[in-house]
Amino acid sequence: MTHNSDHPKHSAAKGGEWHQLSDKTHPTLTTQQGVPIADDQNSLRAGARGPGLLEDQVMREKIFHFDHERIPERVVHARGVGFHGYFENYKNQSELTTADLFQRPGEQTPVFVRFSTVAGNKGSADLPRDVRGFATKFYTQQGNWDLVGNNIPVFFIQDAMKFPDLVHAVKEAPDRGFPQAQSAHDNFWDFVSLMPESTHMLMWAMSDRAIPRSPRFMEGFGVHSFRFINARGESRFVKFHWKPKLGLQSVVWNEAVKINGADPDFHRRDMWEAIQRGDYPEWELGVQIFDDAFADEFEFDILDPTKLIPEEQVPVTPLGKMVLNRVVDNFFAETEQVAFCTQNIVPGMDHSNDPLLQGRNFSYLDTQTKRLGGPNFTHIPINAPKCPMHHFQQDGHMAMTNPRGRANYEPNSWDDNPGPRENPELGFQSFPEEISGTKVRERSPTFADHYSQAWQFYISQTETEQNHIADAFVFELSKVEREDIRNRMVSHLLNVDDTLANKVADGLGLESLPDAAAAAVEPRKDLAPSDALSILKSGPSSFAGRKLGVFVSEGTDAKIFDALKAAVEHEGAVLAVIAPVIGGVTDSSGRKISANEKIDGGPSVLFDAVALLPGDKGIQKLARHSPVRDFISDAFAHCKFIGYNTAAEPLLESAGLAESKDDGCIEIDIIEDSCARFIERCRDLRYWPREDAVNKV
Ligand code: HDE
Repeated sequence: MTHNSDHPKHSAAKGGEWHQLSDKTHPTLTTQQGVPIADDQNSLRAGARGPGLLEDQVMREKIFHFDHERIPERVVHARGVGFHGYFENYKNQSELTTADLFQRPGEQTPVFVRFSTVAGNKGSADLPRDVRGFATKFYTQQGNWDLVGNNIPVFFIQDAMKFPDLVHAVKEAPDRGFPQAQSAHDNFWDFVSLMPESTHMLMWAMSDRAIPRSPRFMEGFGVHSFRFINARGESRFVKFHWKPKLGLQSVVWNEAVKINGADPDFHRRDMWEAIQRGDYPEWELGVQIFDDAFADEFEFDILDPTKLIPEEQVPVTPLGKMVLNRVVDNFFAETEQVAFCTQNIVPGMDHSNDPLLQGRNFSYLDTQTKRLGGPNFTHIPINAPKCPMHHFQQDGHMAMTNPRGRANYEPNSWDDNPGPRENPELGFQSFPEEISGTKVRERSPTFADHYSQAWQFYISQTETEQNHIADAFVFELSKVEREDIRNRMVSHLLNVDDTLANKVADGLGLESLPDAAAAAVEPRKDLAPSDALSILKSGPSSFAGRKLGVFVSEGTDAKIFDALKAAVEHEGAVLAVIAPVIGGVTDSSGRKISANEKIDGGPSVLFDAVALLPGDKGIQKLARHSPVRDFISDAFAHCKFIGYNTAAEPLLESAGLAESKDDGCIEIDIIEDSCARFIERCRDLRYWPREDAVNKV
């Protein structure tokens, strides 16, 4: 929004209140009925100081509508943010699938993507330790396809039957209404420690995957096996993968905790700003393709959503790329009202018998009906297909697109407006899988190995990542009041990896190790590590898209500042200026540098790396200012690269770093090209060798 002046045009009325009047650029305000409104500041009263009149249709309409502004938030994934973009298909995939969006090279299909956390309510913060939703609606020419995935390729449970229990356990306890948006509490760990099948997912949830730096830097997964079907009716299984172009990146836990306070909207703001500055987030969509023969010989059941297929075993075949390039016009209309349904698939694909997917196919349609108030939520523009639609469904709450003419059924014999007919060639065909079985309520024994892939995940991580996993278990379980629950969890970890279990037991101060939990199937120790499971092995090769926080003060060296800015821009990164006051500072050349943040509103946790470029003026006073000290000591503790000039020495000293500067602290004012070299170092994102020194107790 732009403002004409500090005091927009208005006229003052009798009570001194300001009235803004319509003119050529401001249309006349009306009621929902289109009736022009003369005065939007005052309700109708019997005398200026008298009682209000019930007759006041203008005020009643306004208040009535306001009273009804809220709709039920999503029962899970309530907090989310959505963006528009397109999917661009690479090449003809007709050998694999008839799905229309994968037929023509270069063709773009519009998409809407909503990223979310799972456990927190709509107003919760963006960085709890949590799984992230990654839901994509493809508006294809043969109907909408919803790929409703997560940023973790496996799930906590194997059967949809347990979903309400899982969600009840992780969300706030029913008696006290807390803790919100976190899993570090008794109910969650009580439940999962009684569910051996959750162990693999817990390893992911305790890894840094659950605290991503931004949705821009996370992967997405369809989780279940799905089917692709080609024109000959042949089917192969696929697992969907989204890979971010900018590489994977997460924050560290202590940072996440602080970000939640400093900027609870950290993720949505990051996405919004990136798209607004034209730095469009991009992912590649790929599939692991495998047939029944592979499914039969693979070590685990491909229908089990607590298992993945390592990419080294079945590589990901790229299908196309997705670019998010447009923010919403209205959050409620689009992000809140978008309704993803796993049953929305298009011709050329089909579901698998994964019992979680089968349950989801009921749940999503059902929940939208409640949340959006009736069966016509598909008429809301964000949910409506962008291809032609013809059917005989009609009426219901808020119906917008009823059929025309007399025929609202088929078969019919009307000549005039007879309506649509079925089309066996184009139409959706289920894969004719042969099915026979006894009606039972039982878990397949092929789902019974709950620990082997948890171990495989663990051994695939770098040492830094393994430490983070152990620390996360210790942190979360230390919030659990009941000792038996803590012990029970360690008894599962003993089936995963001894070192991990011991580290966690030590961290919890357990007096003795419990016995390992009884395992239904002996855990395997013959699986190969998979690099693709590690974030640090899948990081970026550039600092592009990342944010450098530069602290400046009165008298900042203009030349270094300009050189650093040029190096940041050359890398495709963003520079944010942090200053003692929001009005900015005057640099050594007498030029004004305006600030993006005042120091206490722009702590270093909001940036990927920091540079300290203060001037000499008032440096001793700045060194005593606690937000400045926190800025530096947090950046150091979170293993960030820190660039500094000579003038910054008193600040480093006051933050306790005079003696402990390491190779991650880089002086940037004496050597030529030092700014460019500093940014090159920042490509590693963190200086992990420091971590042991700052974290050991
Ligand atoms: Fe969901 N899930 N889910 N889920 N899920 C919902 O649908 C459900 C599961 C996922 O941004 C709900 O519209 C069941 C796995 C995402 O709007 C609900 C089961 C995966 C989103 C629902 C699962 C997901 C949801 C709540 C166990 C990853 C947010 C509101 C069988 C593959 C979509 C809504 C958005 C949302 C049910 C498990 C992903 C209640 C019953 C596994 C990304 O229908």
